[in-house]
Amino acid sequence: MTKHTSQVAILISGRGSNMQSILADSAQADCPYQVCLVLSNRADAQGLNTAQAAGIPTAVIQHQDYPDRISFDQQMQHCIQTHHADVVALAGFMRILSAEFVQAFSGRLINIHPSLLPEFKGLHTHQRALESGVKEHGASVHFVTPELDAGPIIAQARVPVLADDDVDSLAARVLEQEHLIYPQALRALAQGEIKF
Ligand code: NHR
Ligand code: GAR
Repeated sequence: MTKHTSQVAILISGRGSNMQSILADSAQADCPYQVCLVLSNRADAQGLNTAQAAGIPTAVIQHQDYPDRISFDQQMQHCIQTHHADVVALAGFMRILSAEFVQAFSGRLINIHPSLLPEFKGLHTHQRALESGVKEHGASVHFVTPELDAGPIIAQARVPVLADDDVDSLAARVLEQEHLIYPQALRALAQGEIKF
């Protein structure tokens, strides 16, 4: 019997380095998922160029073209469903999603957040970690629930905070780990090893 390969839609807003690590993993012969769509809310997201160069279907849905969050989210949902995605992975996606959108993909919608959740929910996590004086920082992959950065954690990676760190050096150390744990988490989800 042939096993169904999970179809993953990646949502981005910018650089797309996490997207790229997922694309690289998906090209491995043993990978249990494929990327069926890269969707950005910004037309100038660098990650769109990377995805196009890799031959992945891309779409742009700009939030400012819609009167409210609900109609923007509905358009994204329609696009994702048209591409037959089983899983939706937020990778540096910067728009808060409505409860309706989250519900539509419940248990199949995940995010990577640059902190050791439940520490430092929301934005500017590296700056806040430095200011608070924590000795360890990191990244978390979690299921997305309507409450921001509060869903069940799937995977975490820790890094030390060093005495001479600034936001850029700390972010780079965390990002290296993000690129490892996000593909691992997607494999586990695609293989049915983890459930919401
Ligand atoms: N949506 C829900 N419902 N739940 C989550 O856990 C979500 C989510 C949407 C995005 C990613 C997240 C992060 O990892 C994420 C998790 C954007 C903001 C934000 O404040 C906060 C958290 C995250 C992403 N966005 C502003 C907004 O008004 C816009 C900021 C901007 O455009 O630069 O949507 O940290
Ligand atoms: C990553 O560090 C990701 O964890 C973070 O933004 C960066 C995106 O980089 N996500 C958030 O802050 C979500 N609010 P990338 O576009 O190169 O993957």
